[in-house]
Amino acid sequence: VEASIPEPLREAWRKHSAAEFNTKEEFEKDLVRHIETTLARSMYNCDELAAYSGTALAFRDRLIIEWNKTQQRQTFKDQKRIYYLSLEFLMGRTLDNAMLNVGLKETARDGLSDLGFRIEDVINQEHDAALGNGGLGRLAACFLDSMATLNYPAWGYGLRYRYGIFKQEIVNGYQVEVPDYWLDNNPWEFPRHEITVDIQFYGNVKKYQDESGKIAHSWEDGEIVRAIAYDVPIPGYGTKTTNNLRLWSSKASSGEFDFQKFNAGDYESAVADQQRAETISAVLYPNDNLERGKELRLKQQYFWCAASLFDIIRRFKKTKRAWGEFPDQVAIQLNDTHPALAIVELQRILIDKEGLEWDEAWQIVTKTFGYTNHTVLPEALEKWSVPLMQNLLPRHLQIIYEINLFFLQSVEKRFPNDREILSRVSIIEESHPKMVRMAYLAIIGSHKVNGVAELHSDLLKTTLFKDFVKIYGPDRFTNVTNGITPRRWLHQANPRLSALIAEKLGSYDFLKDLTLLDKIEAFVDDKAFREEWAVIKRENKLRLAEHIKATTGYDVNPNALFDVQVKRIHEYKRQQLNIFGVIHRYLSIKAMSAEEKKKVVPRVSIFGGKAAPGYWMAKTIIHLINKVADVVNKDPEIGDLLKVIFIADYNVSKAEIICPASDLSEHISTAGTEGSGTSNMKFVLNGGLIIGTCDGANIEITREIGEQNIFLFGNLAEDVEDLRHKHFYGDFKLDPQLERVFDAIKDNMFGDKADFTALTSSIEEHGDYYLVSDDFNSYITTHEMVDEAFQNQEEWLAKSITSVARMGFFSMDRVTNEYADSIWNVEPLDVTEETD
Ligand code: GPQ
Repeated sequence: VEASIPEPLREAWRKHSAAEFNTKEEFEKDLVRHIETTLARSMYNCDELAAYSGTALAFRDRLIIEWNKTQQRQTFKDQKRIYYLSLEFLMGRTLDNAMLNVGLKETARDGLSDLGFRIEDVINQEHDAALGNGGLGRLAACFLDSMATLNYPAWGYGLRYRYGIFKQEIVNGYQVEVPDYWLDNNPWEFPRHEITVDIQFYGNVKKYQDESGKIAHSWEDGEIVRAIAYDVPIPGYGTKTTNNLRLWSSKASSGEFDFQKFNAGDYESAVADQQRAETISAVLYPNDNLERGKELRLKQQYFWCAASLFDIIRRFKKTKRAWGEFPDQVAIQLNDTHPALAIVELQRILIDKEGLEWDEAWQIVTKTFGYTNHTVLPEALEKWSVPLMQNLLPRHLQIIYEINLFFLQSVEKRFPNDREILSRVSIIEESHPKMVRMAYLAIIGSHKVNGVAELHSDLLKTTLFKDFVKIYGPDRFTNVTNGITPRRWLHQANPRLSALIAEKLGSYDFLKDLTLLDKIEAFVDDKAFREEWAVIKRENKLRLAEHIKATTGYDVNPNALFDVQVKRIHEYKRQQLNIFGVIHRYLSIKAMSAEEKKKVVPRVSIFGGKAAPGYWMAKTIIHLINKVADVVNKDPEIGDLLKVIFIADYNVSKAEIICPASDLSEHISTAGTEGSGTSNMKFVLNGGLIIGTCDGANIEITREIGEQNIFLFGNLAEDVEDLRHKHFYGDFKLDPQLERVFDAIKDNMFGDKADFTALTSSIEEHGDYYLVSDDFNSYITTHEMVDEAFQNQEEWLAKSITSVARMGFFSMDRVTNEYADSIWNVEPLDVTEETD
């Protein structure tokens, strides 16, 4: 049956086509209808959660209508589309963002108020969609916002995890992980039970001769798991474009493969099969910058790549174009190597299913893919064991060997006298067991490879991927420095600052062109403007102080310098350096006379972040922070001069409260280890200053805002290798100030010293890999400069305003346009033009 309604009958459809609310009256009508019918509640029985659900459903209706129109328009125009493949999408909350993007937040505020609710309370009912770990997942979410805002036809593809990143609780100073039941009560997804793909695993490969006598391969037997699509509408800001995020959920298939295995009447094993299938999309792996090579993770990767590619190809085939046009219609971006199997899967489909010749297929594949690398840390680079892959994906392993063979042959031809290079660049590492190097596969299968900040991209070219630069030339490698969406990270998180800027610039246009911020530099000496700027920062600090009081019970002084480090806990990000610095400060204050204490700038050191459940050292750092907080916060000699706070369960919605409230934030990774960092941008955009190392995007932030507006310290990336080498050969002397800190820990000042030996000994005895001791003196000296600068509030304010004015470069819109021009070759599409 043709799904499209014939023209003579369409009049009735057009007449009754769903209408969008635009006025307060219409919004209230939709809201009440949803509460009374969809939710089966009433005015006698409507709490804030029901008001949230009703509001979300009213806005969802609106998004769905625009989403439908956008998809129709994009299909009709048939331009090249972007497909962003990411195992993580750290979306956070949706309602506030949806209201702001469609421009109806004030309408909703008034409507909710008429019906007895405060919009902020309603917004706060929403659970974060936390399908990600940290920066990589949040970058994917910022991409979606920008691609829609800039009217690019783009889809995100990911997994619909039943459990997103765990919820963190702090019990007796230790991290405890609790499951995240985010799907209960989530109105933003739209199940598409009719859109399914059956995905094969295991089995074996049969060789046969096709009709023309050519040798062909078929992948047979094994098991089948069904992928079901769930769609999430992604509205752009100030545009009708509403793109789609498609998340796959796994379910047992009722296909023939399963029936063979089912014993008639064996209900128990049928249910067990069901559960095993559902396990694939059950949980997000909670590691950041670490890959552990677990079979279930590989299953997740293939399941998601295969379902997404099937979907993309299904769409392409509807246009009846020739295969050679595929790269003109489809750009697939690989968010790290997690989706690198998509390269192999596309090659497999083209040669095994569509009958293309190898070379023709491979041309199409490499023109289609782009690969973004996010780290140089060796423990984060994915490698899959060959036996594991042989078992799970036998045909894919064959194709990987074939790709590798052709690649190595071409390398050998070009470098006939260099035997070594072949083993260095081989996709297969000759270890026991052999391993598939996914980054190499991603480079070989893509036409562009990019890093995420200048230093990072340079390091890729000069170290990790050096051989590939030699082989392919420098043009395959490029840099696109990360950015953030100003809609969420300025307008939504800091509405008053956004309003103040809009008032001065005469419009909110800067939210679409962030470089317009430079116009506020003209007001840096405007007294009234400066005062308002300061008032807003203070209010944001008060809001955070309230959150701290409510969640930790501690009172913090809003006049103190708020010093924040929030991000995943990792040794390379060096939260240990920060907490050692705090202990140093504590000891120094305790040694002061009453007179000296009067000169101390009061501080609140605020930490937040999750540790991977299996990362012992990271958990030890959290424990130390909480123990130091216990001691310092209760010490009557200290009072308001120093407070230490650990905010539990750091996530996107908490970041929206924290970023606008910082005076200073810390981005203090060992030089050369942080790909880019993106919270550094969020803090500066909200008027906070930063202390940081010459690492990742800190370097470009410095270039943009000026070095007088940032506190840089520490060794440079180019010196790291030498220092590590020296330590390794025993040339190591613990910094004397750090020694004093360690002595305090060893005196059991923060509880049993044995709890922290792993931390101190990694520095004193095991080579100080992250150079905490080497950078300690520079770090505390720079913090003294921060104190001094903070005492001159007028100058501090000028730095804050100037920095914000110069942050235009870090808009995700700039990033998206750079990818569109230099990697994807796609154009925006106006979805408001008539379709027929
Ligand atoms: N990043 Cl490899 C993650 O958040 N998780 C990861 O597994 C890897 C990288 C981050 C990286 O550490 C940051 O420096 C970047 O700013 C971020 O990706 C986005 O590019």
